[in-house]
Amino acid sequence: AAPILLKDYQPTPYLIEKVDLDFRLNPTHTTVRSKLTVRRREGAAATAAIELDGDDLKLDGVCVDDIPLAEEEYTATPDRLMIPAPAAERFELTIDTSLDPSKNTQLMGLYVSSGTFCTQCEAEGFRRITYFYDRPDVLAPYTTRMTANKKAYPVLLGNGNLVESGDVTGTDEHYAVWHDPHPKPSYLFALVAGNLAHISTDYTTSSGSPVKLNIYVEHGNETRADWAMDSLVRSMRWDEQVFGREYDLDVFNVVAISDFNMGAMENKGLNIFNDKYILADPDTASDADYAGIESVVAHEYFHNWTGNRITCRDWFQLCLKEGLTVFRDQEFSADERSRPVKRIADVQRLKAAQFPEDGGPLAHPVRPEQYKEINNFYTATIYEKGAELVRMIKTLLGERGFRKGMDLYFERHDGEAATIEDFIKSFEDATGTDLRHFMLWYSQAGTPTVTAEATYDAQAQTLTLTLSQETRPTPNQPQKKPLVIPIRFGLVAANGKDVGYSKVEGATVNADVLLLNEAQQTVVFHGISEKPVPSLLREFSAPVNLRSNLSLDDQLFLMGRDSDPFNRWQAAQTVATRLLISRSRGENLPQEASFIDALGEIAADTCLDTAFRALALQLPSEADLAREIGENVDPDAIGRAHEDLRAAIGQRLYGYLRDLYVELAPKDSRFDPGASAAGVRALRNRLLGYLAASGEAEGHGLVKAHFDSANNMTDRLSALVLLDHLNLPGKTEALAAFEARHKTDHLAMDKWFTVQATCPAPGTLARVKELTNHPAFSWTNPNRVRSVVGAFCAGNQRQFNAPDGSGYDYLAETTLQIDGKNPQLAARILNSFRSWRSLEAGRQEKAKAALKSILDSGQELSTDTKDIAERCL
Ligand code: B3K
Ligand code: ZN
Repeated sequence: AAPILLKDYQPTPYLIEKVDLDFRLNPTHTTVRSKLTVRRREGAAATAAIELDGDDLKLDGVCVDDIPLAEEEYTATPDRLMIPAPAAERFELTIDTSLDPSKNTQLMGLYVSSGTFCTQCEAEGFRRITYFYDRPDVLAPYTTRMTANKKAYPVLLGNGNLVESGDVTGTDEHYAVWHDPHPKPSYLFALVAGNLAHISTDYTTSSGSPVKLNIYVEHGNETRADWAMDSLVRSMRWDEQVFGREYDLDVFNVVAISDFNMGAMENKGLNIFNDKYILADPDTASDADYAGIESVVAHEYFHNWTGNRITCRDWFQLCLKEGLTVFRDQEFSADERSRPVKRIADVQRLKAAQFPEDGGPLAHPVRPEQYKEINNFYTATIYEKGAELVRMIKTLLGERGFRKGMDLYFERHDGEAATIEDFIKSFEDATGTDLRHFMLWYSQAGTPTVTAEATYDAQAQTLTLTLSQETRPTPNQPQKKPLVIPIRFGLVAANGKDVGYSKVEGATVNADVLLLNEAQQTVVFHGISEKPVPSLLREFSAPVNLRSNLSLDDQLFLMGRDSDPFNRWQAAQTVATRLLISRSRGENLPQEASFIDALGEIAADTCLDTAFRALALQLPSEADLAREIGENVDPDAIGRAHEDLRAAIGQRLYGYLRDLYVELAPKDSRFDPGASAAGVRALRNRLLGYLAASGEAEGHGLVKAHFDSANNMTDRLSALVLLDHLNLPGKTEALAAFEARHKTDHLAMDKWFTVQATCPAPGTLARVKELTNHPAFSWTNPNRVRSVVGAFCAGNQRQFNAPDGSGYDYLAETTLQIDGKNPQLAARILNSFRSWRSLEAGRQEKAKAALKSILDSGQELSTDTKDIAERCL
């Protein structure tokens, strides 16, 4: 199939002024009547056809102004409804379709999950419900009427406000009518019908409007929604305070669903969530889950303004809502928790998920120019790199300039479907800044490498920074241009303070931000009386790879003394990376001991946030190292180096870390999900990891004791990972105890699956296959598949990349098996092949063969899976 191109964008010849939907809900036979008020767009030809999208639809009838059309007056296929020349300029189009939601395994459109009707329409699911202009630039107010059996589906929810409800006399049915006055595109449509419990809170917006907040869950799960509600209230307040944005309906409903392809969906006034991002209690949710719930609840809520009130003109502009909304949720969590800790976590995620994408065959610009399957573009590049671009705009314009630009964007484009150009123009006009060069970040794919060389001249009292940038070719983009890169920096003196300078030549510097905007620049700082160590890219001010000529001793200095906590963490990572890569090549660097001692100092430094200490003590992951090495990668050598360094740290610091571990033990047994209590748990669990890795019998005993005495999921899970992955005494017993405790809770069992699927020891693939026969596993539930197959392929470097290719073959077979039922899920797990070209030759050959076997299987492939397989090859 030919790709869809950004440059081909055309508005529709007709507008839809009003949408009236009437659903008669039945699991196997649902009927939908859609009444559209259609008007020809000004300037469109009177002869223009109206051509609506469908997907797998069954048409039962079509009327214009209540008169049925004769067969020759339209053409209909499951994918399209076309009326060649509607006679009037404005008319009412009525379309009847019927569906079988129980057979909808793709989880797009209207489907049933654990007996509850729900919908997922983004990106192109609405066309699986009725024929429509299923594209984001066609906006209309919607009214939705639902009728269903009252006993089975007592709760009926739609977008907007409830306007009417009641029993259908003489039947066992009831109905509800919801009206959403805010014009929206079809991808934001939703309905839910089911037998659900809920919790409620009353909220008053800053200007005094009352809003009812409800979270719907399965009966019995009510108390597990409290944290999500708490997060929602805090998000609503934050958006008023930080962005001046208020909520705009009488009610805000959130529903947790157990079968869901992604995290959650921001449907207007009716957010639908994967229950993983709603349900939490200390026994089943880890601190990471609590933080994840807080950020996803906030993210979906923030979409109300960035995505819903202002939506995207077309799907090429996806980052307009996603990158911006990720930026907003990151800022929210940074304000609610520790800013540096949040920044480190976000950068870890960017580097783990986006950098490999940008450096491999699936690389694409933050605003792509073509796609075959839009579902494959809900990527880390659109989301996470998209958020980095917004962050850079803020860095370039400053806090006030950024807010002025955002205000102008909301003022200008409220109620519209906008583009990246509209967004950027708002910042330019609000602040008088020229952002033309910056726009290149949206169209040029790939991660730039910035190289920095510092030389100090004591005589001249100058520090010279020679900076250069380079971006490697990516698919369809052989030539790259220099970008504008904001580099936040400081020149750190021996006492840890930043030194001042009298003047600077060779680059624009605003406060502590230097602009690199050419391929090469030589920047000279004058009036510097002692040799400083440059701390570059503080707060990770641009999504680049930084290479510098700083020595390991300089990095160790920054690790201990930099005033920017992000760069202290980064320096520790840089040192650890060098040590680990050397070890993977069989050599030990002499700085290892100083590094380990520096880790020990950070571990005990009570001036630092505990969560920060936990992060600083974390070694770069095996995947991080593979990315740093970049070519001819041998995951086994990396895995061994990692194990060895962890053991060396555990041995050198054993007594010290053990005392600290004991000292940090909780004083009382009450569980507090807040950031500071979570920080203590994170640090303690990190220390336990080193005690376990030390090989000391006492350390091993502590792990089992930690597991047995845990009163929360974070501690229980951390210990279980160590027991299983290091094959420690008590492992089998602990796995069985965890299973017995949590066997009826799917979300907790997902963790049990993932622990085992990510075990680096040989034999894990056989275990993965066994786990898929476990009673708690299901091939049709995306969370289950991701927790076993996804975890193995994306989270088990050594065994997925087993040199015999067995991991690759397993992924190929599994993809084919899932593809027939749920293409989005299949294509998503297939992404684990994206870095195959950086492996050593033997593994490359095996991975390539497995990828080919998908295309050559003879099975009819979805556009999703075919697109990923073809692009990977
Ligand atoms: N906007 C949705 C993602 C929809 C994905 C469709 N394949 C969730 C989010 O980003 O908030
Ligand atoms: Zn989003």
